[in-house]
Amino acid sequence: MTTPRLLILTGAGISAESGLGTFRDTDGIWSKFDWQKLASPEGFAEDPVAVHAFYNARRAGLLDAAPNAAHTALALLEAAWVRSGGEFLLVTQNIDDLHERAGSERLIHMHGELLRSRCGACGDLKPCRSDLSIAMSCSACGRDGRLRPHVVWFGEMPLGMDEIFERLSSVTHFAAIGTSGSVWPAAGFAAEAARAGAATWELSMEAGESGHDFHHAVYGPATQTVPDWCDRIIAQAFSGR
Ligand code: BV8
Repeated sequence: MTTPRLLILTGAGISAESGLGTFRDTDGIWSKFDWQKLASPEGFAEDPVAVHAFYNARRAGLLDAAPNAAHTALALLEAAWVRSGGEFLLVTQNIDDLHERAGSERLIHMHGELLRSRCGACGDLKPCRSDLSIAMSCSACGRDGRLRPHVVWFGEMPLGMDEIFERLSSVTHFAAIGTSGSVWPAAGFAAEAARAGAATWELSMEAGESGHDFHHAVYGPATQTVPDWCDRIIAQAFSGR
């Protein structure tokens, strides 16, 4: 009997009902801000003050946000799935900490974390819940002006890729929740899971751009669709055990 192995990929849509912006919806973040100037190493090199202001504002907004019913449902699903003897991994493209605050543990932030800083000189990572600026120095190496958000920008290597692709090679169930499937390599995960023989689900407001034809799709707000989907998927995966 194959061990049920579930990998879930989340995007900005799962945090939308917590009040955090999505990127490509109407009025999305990239409709107001230029990602090339604010979410790329070139943009940071050119104008670090503007980039720090962009992330400082999002960090402050995150501290006022709370996990929603979809985040909580995924944390409960993880506990039940593992308790039933299955393997579980949650990969998020989001840089917020709402999955952790909802109780998720088996979690990879493939695009980094807004509440951590990184030294561009020595790589030191520190918790960060207040503003970063070019006037600050690294407490590990002492270098000035090298602190940045611990966030993966366009053109930079996402985090945890080895583990993610290793897990995708043997996954039995895959779901993409609240993502437009427009950013690579995350957009390729569903097809990778299907190649491994997994059943794939898309839960969003509408079909994404990844080009993968998901086996199943549930459209609607995540706080309404995710809790019900979690109940159904665990009953299905462990029925007859
Ligand atoms: C890289 C962090 C080299 C910062 C972000 C092919 C292969 C590899 C790379 C590329 C490739 N083609 C192009 C590239 C380059 C590029 C890329 O993909 N460009 C795109 C735009 C074409 N990729 C990269 O640069 C990546 N790095 O390639 O390195 C490499 C790669 C692999 C192997 C070796 C080397 C790095 C990308 C990471 C960039 N950083 N963010 C920050 O957050 O500020 S990207 C940004 O987009 C966020 O991380 C975000 O999470 C992510 C994806 O967006 P979504 O989460 O999907 O959000 P979006 O708004 O698009 O969609 C929201 C969805 O939610 C919608 O579907 C909507 O319907 C739904 N929704 C809305 N409300 C709700 C809802 N659903 C449910 N309920 C609701 N209430």
